[in-house]
Parts: sequence; C-alpha cells; structure tokens
Amino acid sequence: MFKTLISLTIIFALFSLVFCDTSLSISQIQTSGWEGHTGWDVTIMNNGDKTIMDATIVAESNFFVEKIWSMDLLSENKYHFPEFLIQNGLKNGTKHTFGYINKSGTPAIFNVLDVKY
Ligand SMILES: *[C@@H]1O[C@H](CO)[C@@H](O)[C@H](O)[C@H]1NC(C)=O
Ligand SMILES: CC(=O)N[C@H]1CO[C@H](CO)[C@@H](O)[C@@H]1O
Repeated sequence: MFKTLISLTIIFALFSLVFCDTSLSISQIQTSGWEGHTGWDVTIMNNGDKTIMDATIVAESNFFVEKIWSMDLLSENKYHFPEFLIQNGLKNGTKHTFGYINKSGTPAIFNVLDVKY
C-alpha cells in the first residue's frame, strides 16, 4: 500500500514536470502551397539549459498530413525525434526542423507531450 502511494506520488511529480516544461518551443512557417495543399517547416528549439534526448510532439488538431519528414511516427498523430537526433540529443540553444505537407490551407496545431533529458 505504502509502495503504491509512493509510486503514485512519483508519477504525479513526473507529470507535473512534463506539463510545466517550456524548454522546447515550436514555431512553423509555410514553405509552399498549391491546390489545397500547404507545406510547412516546423522548428523545435531547445531553450532550456540541458540537452533534450527525445520529445513527443502531438498534432492536436487541423492535421491532415500527407507526408512528414525528419520526425518519426510513434503512434497516431504522435511523433518523436528521428534516430539521428536521438543519438546525440538536441543540445540547448540548438534547433531541429522537420516538415510536413497538409491537405490544408492552415497549419496544424502541435503540442509537446514528453521531454526526455
Ligand atoms: C547551455 O546550458 C549551459 C548550462 O547548462 C549554459 O552554460 C550555456 O550557456 C547554454 N548554452 C546555450 C547556447 O544556451
Ligand atoms: C485547403 C485544403 O484542402 N485544406 C484542408 C486542410 O485542412 C483544413 C482543416 O482546417 C480543411 O478545412 C481544408 O479543407
């Protein structure tokens, strides 16, 4: 019973950590557009003071992806760092850019779910 309580506390602490994490910022710019499709470059920037080894990015809404690159699929609408990035991590003060093509005129909404140091 006591053990369960401890693990619950730890899990809760981890969650709070995740939700308060603002070290990774996301910005995107449109790079192309044609006949109901738009291309976007998404830059994730490590603004923190630690190297980020991996992170999960969730496409929350407005995501009609046709193609995505430089991010690996985790599960439906969830992506994480590609293999080459995981090897050394995303150092603080650096950024990684990935791209996608949406069958949409507007950008998808992304959220950072899980940041691993
Ligand atoms: C990275 O973090 C270290 C502290 O851990 C800090 O000294 C350094 O200035 C940071 N670098 C950048 C580019 O933010
Ligand atoms: C222009 C176009 O075809 N885009 C589609 C992509 O996603 C949006 C969602 O907001 C749809 O409304 C568009 O039809």
